[in-house]
Amino acid sequence: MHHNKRFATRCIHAGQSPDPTTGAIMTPVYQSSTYVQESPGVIKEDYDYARSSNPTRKALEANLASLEGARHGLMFASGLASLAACIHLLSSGDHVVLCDDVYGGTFRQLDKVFKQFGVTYTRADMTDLAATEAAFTAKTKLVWIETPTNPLLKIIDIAAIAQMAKARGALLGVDNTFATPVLQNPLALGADIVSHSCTKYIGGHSDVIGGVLMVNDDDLEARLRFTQNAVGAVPAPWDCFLLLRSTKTLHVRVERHCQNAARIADFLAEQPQVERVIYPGREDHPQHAIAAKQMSGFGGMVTATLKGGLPAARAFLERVQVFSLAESLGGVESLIEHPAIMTHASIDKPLREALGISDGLVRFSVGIEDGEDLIADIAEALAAI
Ligand code: P1T
Repeated sequence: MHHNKRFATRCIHAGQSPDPTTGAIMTPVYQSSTYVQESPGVIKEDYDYARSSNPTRKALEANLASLEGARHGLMFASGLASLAACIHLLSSGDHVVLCDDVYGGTFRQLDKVFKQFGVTYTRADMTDLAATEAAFTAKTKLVWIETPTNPLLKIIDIAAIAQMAKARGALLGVDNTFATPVLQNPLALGADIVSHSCTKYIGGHSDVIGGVLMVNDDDLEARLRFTQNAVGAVPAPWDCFLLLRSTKTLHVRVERHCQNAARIADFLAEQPQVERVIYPGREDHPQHAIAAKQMSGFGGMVTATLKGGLPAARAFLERVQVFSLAESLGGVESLIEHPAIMTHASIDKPLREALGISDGLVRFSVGIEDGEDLIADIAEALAAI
């Protein structure tokens, strides 16, 4: 329903119609593990068992697919479960090209879990197209990217990588978590799969863990749907309800995240304690032009390197009060973290340092509080260094 409407309308209405039994405007939480059959195999729609299908989950899948401009959406229990479902498309001996700067848990899944099953990977700096091309092998079946990347906010040219993957017969998966469906729609740029950690902006209130995959191709949908059921990493109906509630405000929240983040990035750039600010919306960002081309806004994440390494970062992170020191991102409340010790600790130090995840690096997930309060908080904490 409402798939032909504009984005804000789809946030609120897509995938949802009044409950057929009562007319309830909100899709109910169908907290039921199974469905009664009239006769063996005679079921209503596709409802036989709730790992396979659940009406609350189905409404959410349709809602998210609509926001991403996709034909199909598939919910998973976490962002990492979504990734695993994509890797399950591969067989032993297959190869993945992975962008070099990704969430630590994404790297860990390929490096520690799927490597054991014979799926290999090569990391590449995908802001360098020649280096990316060189990472392909005859066995490459999947290219996996984040853009903006976590935590260095590099911007990867989705259309260019999509062309490259297609020419090599590989699928392109884009983790669109940082951009959200509000700011960037990778399927329209040639990607085959879009993935989100719904734990972040889609949920937006730091109270749910979830993941989603979105695809256009019917055959790909069927293979992922098989894995969703056969491997079984599905979300609970209550979590689907909360996410369905969250997407109603996604467009409004993301707009404010972007406004606050842009202000904070500009403020940080002027502070003497700050060595470098990374924000895709700033003209000094190395891939600003690509960001401007493929995104309609620059997001709520800001990364900065403080002068003085770990002692400076620690002093700063211990002092902030409106920002909370915590892993994760994308909630209405501002969070701040230290990638080297927290979210990216599963990457060995030499590799982290080579990437630029130094001990002075801090990552801001800018919330939707009053921007003045956020800037005052940062200014006070910087003064403690
Ligand atoms: O936590 P989970 O829902 O499983 O999502 C994993 C994940 C996937 N992709 C990206 C880009 C992510 O940032 C994450 C999770 N990231 C954090 C917890 C973090 O603080 O960076």
